[in-house]
Amino acid sequence: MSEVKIIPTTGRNNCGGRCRIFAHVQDGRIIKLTTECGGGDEKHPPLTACVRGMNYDTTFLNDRRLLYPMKRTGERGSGSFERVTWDEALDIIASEWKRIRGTYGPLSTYSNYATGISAMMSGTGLISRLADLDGGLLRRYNSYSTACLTYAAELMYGTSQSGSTMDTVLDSRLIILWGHNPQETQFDHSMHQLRMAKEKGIPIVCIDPRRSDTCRVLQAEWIGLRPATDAALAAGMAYVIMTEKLYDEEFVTRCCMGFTPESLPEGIPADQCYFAYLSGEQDGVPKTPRWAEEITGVPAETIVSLARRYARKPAALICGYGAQRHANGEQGARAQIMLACLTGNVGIRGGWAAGSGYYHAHNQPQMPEVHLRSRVSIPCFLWTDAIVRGRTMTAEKDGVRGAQRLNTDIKMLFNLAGNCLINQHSDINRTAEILKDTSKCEFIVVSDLFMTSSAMYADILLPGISFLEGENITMPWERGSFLGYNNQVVEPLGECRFEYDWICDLARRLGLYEEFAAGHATVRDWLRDCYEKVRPLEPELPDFDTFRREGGHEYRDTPSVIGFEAQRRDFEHHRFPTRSGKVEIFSPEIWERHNPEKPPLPAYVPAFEGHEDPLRQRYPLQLIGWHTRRRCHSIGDNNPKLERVDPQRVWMHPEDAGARGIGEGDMVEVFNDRGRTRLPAHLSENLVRGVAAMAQGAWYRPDEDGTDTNGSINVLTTLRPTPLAYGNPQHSNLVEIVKL
Ligand SMILES: Nc1nc2c(c(=O)[nH]1)N[C@H]1C(S)=C(S)[C@@H](COP(=O)(O)OP(=O)(O)OC[C@H]3O[C@@H](n4cnc5c(=O)[nH]c(N)nc54)[C@H](O)[C@@H]3O)O[C@H]1N2
Ligand SMILES: Nc1nc2c(c(=O)[nH]1)N[C@H]1C(S)=C(S)[C@@H](COP(=O)(O)OP(=O)(O)OC[C@H]3O[C@@H](n4cnc5c(=O)[nH]c(N)nc54)[C@H](O)[C@@H]3O)O[C@H]1N2
Ligand SMILES: [Mo]
Repeated sequence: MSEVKIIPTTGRNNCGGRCRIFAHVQDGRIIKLTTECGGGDEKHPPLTACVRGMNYDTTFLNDRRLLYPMKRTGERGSGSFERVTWDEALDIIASEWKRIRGTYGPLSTYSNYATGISAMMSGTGLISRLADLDGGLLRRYNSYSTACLTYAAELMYGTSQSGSTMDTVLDSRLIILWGHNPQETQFDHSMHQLRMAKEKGIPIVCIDPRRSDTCRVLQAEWIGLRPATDAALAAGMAYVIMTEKLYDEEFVTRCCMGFTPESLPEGIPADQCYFAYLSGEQDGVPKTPRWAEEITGVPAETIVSLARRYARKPAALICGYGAQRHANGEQGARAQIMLACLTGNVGIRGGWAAGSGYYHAHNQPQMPEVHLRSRVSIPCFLWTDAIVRGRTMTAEKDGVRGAQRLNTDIKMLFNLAGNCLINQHSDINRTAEILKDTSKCEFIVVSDLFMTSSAMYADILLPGISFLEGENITMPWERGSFLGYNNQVVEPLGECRFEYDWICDLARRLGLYEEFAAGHATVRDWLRDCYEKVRPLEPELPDFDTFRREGGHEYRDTPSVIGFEAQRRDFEHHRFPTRSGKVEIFSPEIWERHNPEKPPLPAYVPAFEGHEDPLRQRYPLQLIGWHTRRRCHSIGDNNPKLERVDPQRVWMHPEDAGARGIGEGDMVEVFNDRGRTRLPAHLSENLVRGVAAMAQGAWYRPDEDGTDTNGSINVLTTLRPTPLAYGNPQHSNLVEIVKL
């Protein structure tokens, strides 16, 4: 036996924590994985891998892997394929590329949202680069992660960069985690600072329909509310803060537009300000804590107490993304920002501006942009619409950008390292029906590691390599202070290839190779080149070979940053990047649309498929999803070792279960008009009554009748987008549950 080599590397799935992995390799095989443990300070959490990271070898290197290219033989979606050579597969792709783009134009090509490779070089980025060199493709904006939150931050602050560094929460007097569960979702290892805050005695509150792992681990106060009622809870709090004059008058009147009548733009009636909304002057309904209790289910006394505590500065209201992945997600997200502004917790140490909370501590290497001939894009959630009715989609109705309307439907689709073709998109049954029709989207290319439900819908299915089989550069998510190098640990399995390699071969067939590769012979050449471009901006970074050998770099010198500090300190010289220069609590842009579903204020609007939807008579339970520690989206669902960590179950409140004769562990069916799924029930008081919860990401596994048998939540979710951001409302689902 040869000696054991230890190779440092980092994962590259999209789970909010790129962690340090040390692969112990002997004779070309991994014998164990270890990680970075201990250490760190308030600015630098150790990049410790969680249970998924420690199981990367069994998740990725196993006998379930796709090993060679395949071509569809049966009906699309049937899963019948035959083996072909790489040359045959690429010849077919090249000829379809020419035919479809020749017939329908470049905007008939689309590269689907896919986060399986969240690193500098990804298949989805690279195929877009190739299409851009050949006249373009239909682009996308938004994400499945933060469509509504980003929308709200950009609308109100003029930027999504509303974040501060996590060390600042150690100066807070109260931390509110609103729809935020970093114990499971990581968010750049921010539990590190939250644990320090807890040890310091800073009170922490979790606002969530579920008592999450985060709430439990931090022994935080749980405020359980009905899903999608966040804007009502915020209004109830704001009412207390307004009437008790606890608000920050200076900030509210000088830096914000629309709390008070005086701060409204010219020509807008006085009763359109947020205070008039709260007092009831606008619609006759004062937004008292009692009013909020009716809607949210949170006792009025709790709302009053939380409002008073939050107004005592500095307090940090930190948003996860759970509260905004809802049918009225924009309103909840806007209302959170409203609260931060009302209390003047923006731009001060220990406060937090709410919103998307993005803050990039350091420059990140990236592939150079191709000169774009076309910038037409759609919201990423609307790709199924763009297949069915692309030519009817407009800027006004569907959020098309870069053109008034689309001139073609999507006809060719690349889905590279993603499972949003089926599993992670909404309404699986309807989506499958759309994809089965080969006269609509004529050609689909998928690359993946496994025969996922998305892979089943490929015309050409290509075997990718996992991060253990290739190289890349990985970056932190939002606020992390490091850059990772994804070193190769083992040889690629079977005939598996990195997307870059076969896209080069495709480029050769299209006569575009020279431009595509731009003088780079290998992946590592690209990584080195792009890394070197960042080094002058980041003096701390070592030379490329050291960076690679070390498996990345953890910055020592990280500034402590407070979002919007300059605006707060010196508003005269530092305006917010909005049109008015102020925080736009009232949005003139939305006002002009005169649509009651789209209010100009962060007002509460009942969600479709929410508590107040009449559909609740038939489907009385509000089903939400969450991101479980056991998977990264759908990744890891097929690893039996991880299944034990958090078996797929639907959480129910004991009273809701009792009323249906359901006991712990009973098999149940969860259904609505869109689909059905079977899984065991889990009874828990850690859930608000009238709510059910099922972790998102379980693999869709239908039986012969089309009923899912694996608790895959997207058979129940809707394709209807949220009204303003055109985001995915995947946590807003009305369902019924019966015992089997
Ligand atoms: N383990 C793991 N970590 C991940 C991922 C993963 O798949 N697995 N995915 C990563 C990615 S890409 C993303 S975008 C993030 C997702 O991060 P988030 O979107 O923040 O995660 P969720 O679990 O969907 O939601 C967070 C919490 O919001 C709660 N919630 C649901 N509905 C409501 C509501 O109406 N109001 C309130 N106040 N709370 C609500 C949920 O119960 C949950 O506890 O996680 C990242 N991290
Ligand atoms: N109902 C519901 N649906 C949701 C969400 C929700 O909260 N609720 N969350 C949404 C969010 S926030 C997101 S970001 C999306 C995520 O949507 P996706 O990005 O589609 O999610 P994944 O399941 O991570 O898909 C990654 C795929 O890439 C493959 N893969 C992994 N590593 C590699 C690799 O190195 N090479 C190749 N070629 N393939 C690889 C995996 O096998 C997997 O099939 O899901 C969204 N869907
Ligand atoms: Mo996401």
